[in-house]
This record gives sequence, structure tokens and C-alpha cells, in this order.
Amino acid sequence: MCALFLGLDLSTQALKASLLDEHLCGIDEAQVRFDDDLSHFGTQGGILPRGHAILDEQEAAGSPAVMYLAALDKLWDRIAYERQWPLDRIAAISAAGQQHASVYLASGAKDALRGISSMKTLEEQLHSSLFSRQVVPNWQDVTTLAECAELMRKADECGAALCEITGSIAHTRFTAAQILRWRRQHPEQYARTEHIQLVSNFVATMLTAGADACMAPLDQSDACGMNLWDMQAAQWSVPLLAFVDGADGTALAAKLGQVARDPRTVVARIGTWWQQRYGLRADCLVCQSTGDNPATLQCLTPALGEAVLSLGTSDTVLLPSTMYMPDPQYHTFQHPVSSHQASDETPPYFLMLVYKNGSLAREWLRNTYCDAQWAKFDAAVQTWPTPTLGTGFYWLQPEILPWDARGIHRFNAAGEPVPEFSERLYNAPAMVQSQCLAFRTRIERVLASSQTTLSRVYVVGGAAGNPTLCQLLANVLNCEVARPIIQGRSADSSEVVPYNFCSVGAAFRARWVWECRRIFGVS
Ligand code: XUL
Repeated sequence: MCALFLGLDLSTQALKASLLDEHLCGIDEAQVRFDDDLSHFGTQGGILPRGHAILDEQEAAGSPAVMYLAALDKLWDRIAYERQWPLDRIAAISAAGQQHASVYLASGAKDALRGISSMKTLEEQLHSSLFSRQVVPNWQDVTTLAECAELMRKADECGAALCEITGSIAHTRFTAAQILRWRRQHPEQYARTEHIQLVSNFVATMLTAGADACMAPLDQSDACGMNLWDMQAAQWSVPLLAFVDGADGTALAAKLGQVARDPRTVVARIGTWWQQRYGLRADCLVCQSTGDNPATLQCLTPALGEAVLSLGTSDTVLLPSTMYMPDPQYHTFQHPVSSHQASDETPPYFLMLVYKNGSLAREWLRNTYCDAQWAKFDAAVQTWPTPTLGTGFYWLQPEILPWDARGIHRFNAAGEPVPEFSERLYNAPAMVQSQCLAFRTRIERVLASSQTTLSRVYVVGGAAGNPTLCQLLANVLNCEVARPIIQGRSADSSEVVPYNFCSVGAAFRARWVWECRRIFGVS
């Protein structure tokens, strides 16, 4: 019987699972959507409404930690009983998790995980004993601006910019600022926290539940999204750790635990709870998990000179890189597939550029100028395939790239500021052009420093289905624009359907780790 591989993706809005066979063909995909399938938690878009009673403060953005246990229970019931996946054939599992978000486990968490019975659900048994903090802060949280300024100052005082050390300037959603603020507000919760995990290694930890449960290490690629990991030294930054800890840093280092530097690390065998409850095989591997953006990169593995462009709520560019070139304008992360060995040809880093004004800005323009119809938006873009009437910038929300750019700015063909274009519909090509040019200038600059040119862009996300937008993108970027589709079967209809990149990326890692272990005995 062919071995099967499972990839999970615990994202903001859903827990997803992709099941692949040994040849990487999709068998089925399933998900639990938090707002709909677990509506009693009251989330909207996967997070609690602002001001909810369990949030630390009025403006915080977060999700109930216990909801993730309920989601694991529900997903596995769904795939075992509704979809009847042959779980006994799964040879290895890996997971992807929303980047930066942290899960806080209480003292005694490992014992609690070791003591559970397969007769009851995770939620029933762990809801009151596992967590020291009821909330998982979400990447949309912006309550930590003051802490970001402090972290930047602290790094400067120590003689290096935070960006140089950790690969990114301080960001409100990054874990260091989040831990710092919470530790000061709730020192008693901090004291009774034994482990601080990212969502990715939290899922891996949960997969070990049962008699031999263990704490899965952080993944190095994902640890780079914390503003705590010294990327060059490949260890925690001692001064930053101490600052966030409020002491000498040893307590925080113990809470964070190990960082796995090799993505082929096997965390453990699947926990006995899973074996007994869902019939998983005792030798099923739990593989190192990683963040959702690294997992997408892992799924598509662009070569040097290629990029992944995700056109979603924000527009995100992922770009492999051979050199460590931190810059305040983007994030530098360790590549999720690089094993740090001399023989490994995978670029050791990848860069992530985030443009906040993505789909929401395009939708605003469609509603304002195109009667809320994409067809009209497309027609307008096609009317001016080479937009020459002027230039427009549409920073409806304070932008990340360029940092804190705000407002709407239009310039006529002579470069003079104008309140509106003579042809109102011209706003559509003007926006798409300036968005594409923003991608181009930054990508070119990054590639020039590694003497590479852009040969291909893989476009994913909602807007990737818009051929007009993709054509303009190809014109501006002057390269091939490809829309990758990962396809697999759906057990509901047995039709071939598009699969989710992150959970498929996680399943790819499971397949890779399993193969390495089989051939080379790497663990
Ligand atoms: C990346 C980021 C988001 C989350 C989404 O820096 O904050 O893309 O990873 O889950």
C-alpha cells in the first residue's frame, strides 16, 4: 500500500489539511473554518471582536487558544469519520502555522499532554490545564508600537540595528514585542508559563500528545519572525532576550526551548493518543513544522531569479536569496528548505516584502470607479494597456513599503499633482501600474545586489485569477508570469480541485523528511 503524507495549516481563519500520496498526488483536502464550524467561540475572520472580554486590551487582535484544540478535534473527526481518510497509511505529518503568533503553555503542560485519555477530546481534557494565556495574539495586532520603539533602541544601544541582528526591524506583530508587552502587563501569567511556542511548533507538539508527549522545537525559518533570533550567529540574541525577559534572559530562553536548524528534523513519532483515537500507525513521523509563508515558499520552491507574488489582503513577495542583506524595507528569513550544509544548493535565505494596500485597495477602486464590477475594472485596465495619462498612488492604509506612506496622490503626464484624472476610469490602470512598479523596483534592487535578474514570477492568491492584472504585471516586470495551481482530488466529488499552498507545502516537507530518513537515515 502506497504511503500517505499529511500537511496541516493552522491559519488565521481555518485549520486545513491536505493528504498526498507518495508521488505527491492529492488524495483529498479538508478544513475547519473557525467562524462557521466553531461559531460558539464568536470569532470574526478567525479573531475575537475588538474589546472581547478575554482580550488583554480593548484594541488587541487575538484568538482563543482553546479554539485551536477544538479545531484539531473537529478536523480529525471530520477526516476520520466523515471523509474516511485511510489514516493508518499516513507515514509522516508536518504543519504550517500563521507566522509570529505565539501560544503560551502553563507549567505542567507536558504532563497534561502525557496524561490524556483517548476516550476524550483534546479540548475536554486540556482546556483548563494547557494554557497560561487564554489568547493567541494575532499578526493583525498593533498594540505594541511602544515596545517596538524600545526594542529598536535596545538593539542600537548594543551596537547593531535590530534589522541587522534579526533580519527585520521591529514590527508590532512580531513575537518579541508581543511577549514584552504581555510580560509587563501580566507578570504572574509570565511566571507560570513553561513554554512559549509559535503556532507551527504548537501543532507539532500537539501531534505528540499521549504517553511520550514532548515539546516540538521552533523551526529556524519561523523563529526569524520573532525579532529575537540572531540570524548570523544562529542563536538567540542574548541582549534582546534579556530585555524581553526583564532579567538575564535565561528564563525566556528556557520557555522558548530549542530551535531546529535542520528542516529535516523529526520531532517524534505520532503520539499514543492519536494512535489510539484515530488509528495512526506507531511509526508515523511528526516532522518539524514551519510558518505559513515559509511553507508557501516550500511548496513552490522558486529558483534564484524567481519570485512568488501573493496577491491577497496584503500583497506579499517571497524571493530566495543567497546573501544575508537585511533591510528595513523587508524581512529576511532563513530559507525553510535549506539544511545549512555545504553540499546544499538551496539558497540559505528568503526575503519577504509586504505591501499592505493590496486587494482591499483594488476593491475600493473597483467600488468607487467601476460600479463594484471587476469586468469594468478589467476593461479600464485594457483601455490603457500602457498607462500614459499619469501616475497614481493609493495608500488607503498607512503603507509598509514605503514605510508609513499615506493617502491618495495623483500626478498628470507632466508629473504635476492633480486632484483627479481627466478620465476617472484611468484610476484603475494607474493603481495596477503603480502597484506593479512598486514590486518591480524593490525586486530589481534586491536581485541586482546578488547579480541576478527576474526571470519568472509565480502569482498566487485571490487576484491571481485576473488575467488582465497578470498581463499588466508581466508587462511591467518584463518576465514570465505564471499562475501555479496545485491540484488534487476532492473526496466529495472526486473532481480535481485547487489545493491550499501552505498545507501542501507542509505535506511536501513530510514527504521529503520521510524520504531522507529512508535513504540517508537523517533524523
Ligand atoms: C507575515 C504575516 C502574515 C501571517 C499570516 O509576516 O504576518 O502573512 O503569516 O498568517
